[in-house]
This record gives sequence, structure tokens and C-alpha cells, in this order.
Amino acid sequence: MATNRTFTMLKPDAVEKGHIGAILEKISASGFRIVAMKLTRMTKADAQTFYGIHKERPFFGELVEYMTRGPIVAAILEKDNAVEDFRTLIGATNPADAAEGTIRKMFAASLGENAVHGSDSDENAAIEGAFHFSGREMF
Ligand code: IDP
Ligand code: MG
Repeated sequence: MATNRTFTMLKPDAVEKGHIGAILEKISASGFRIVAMKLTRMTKADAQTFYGIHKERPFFGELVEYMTRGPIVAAILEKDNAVEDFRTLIGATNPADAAEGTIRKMFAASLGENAVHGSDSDENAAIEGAFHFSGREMF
């Protein structure tokens, strides 16, 4: 069932570089409503669980180090067709392949440090949102 919600993280590199405001502006201008949002930091165990699907990949250790090295902005976003439209807005995983005007094209440094996360399915959006937020933090 389509829920019209997706989950995002502004990753440590985006926060370190002071891009929170610019990225949120782009998200709002693209028609997403903020359902939940916070500045938080993942522990190693959090990142290993969140990215568990990638645990056999060669970059897993690097990914966990990166995602835990500083605070992130976690948020749940709402819009018609939220998951797919947000993936379009952020662009390809590797910013070198991302379309002009996408968040990763504008703000990401590399394949590893790519500024922003976006859920890849309605099911994962619900799982990832619930990982970071309780029901009373969603509006
Ligand atoms: P996605 O974030 O576009 O869905 P995934 O393939 O799910 O991309 O990978 C999750 C995250 O892992 C990426 O956003 C990126 O930060 C990191 N990552 C993916 N592939 C590589 C790689 O080959 N080297 C280093 N990091 C990677
Ligand atoms: Mg993914």
C-alpha cells in the first residue's frame, strides 16, 4: 500500500559543510511536507542495523564509520508518490551520475559521501522512519 511518506537523512558530510538549510529549502520547494525531524547521531550499532542489508558489501565498514562520525538530520517527509519523487530529487547514488539540479549533484562529494539518504520503497520508508521516530514525534 502506498503511504506517500518517505524517510531521509542529511548525512554527516552535509551537516559538517553547513548544507542543512539549503537542502531543506530544496525539499520544501519540491512539495514535501515535514512529518518528523531531528538532529541526531547514530551509534555504530544503529548504523550497522540501519544499513544491515549492505553488511556483506566491501564498503560496509567505511559506510558505518561515515554515518556515525557526526550528527545527521533525520526526517519523515510526505507528498504524493513520496518515495519515488524523493529518489528523483536526490539523484543517483554516485553524484558523478546524478542529474543536474539534484541534491546529490549539488551537495555530494563522492559515491561514499553523498549528502543524503532516501528510502527505496514504501516498506523501507516505514521501517526507517520507525527506527528514528516514535509515533508521538510524527505530526
Ligand atoms: P542509495 O543510498 O542511493 O540507496 P545504496 O546502494 O543503498 O545507495 O548504498 C547505501 C549507501 O552506501 C550510499 O548512499 C553510499 O553512502 C554508500 N555506498 C554505496 N556504494 C558505495 C561504494 O561503492 N563505496 C562506498 N560507499 C558506498
Ligand atoms: Mg539504498
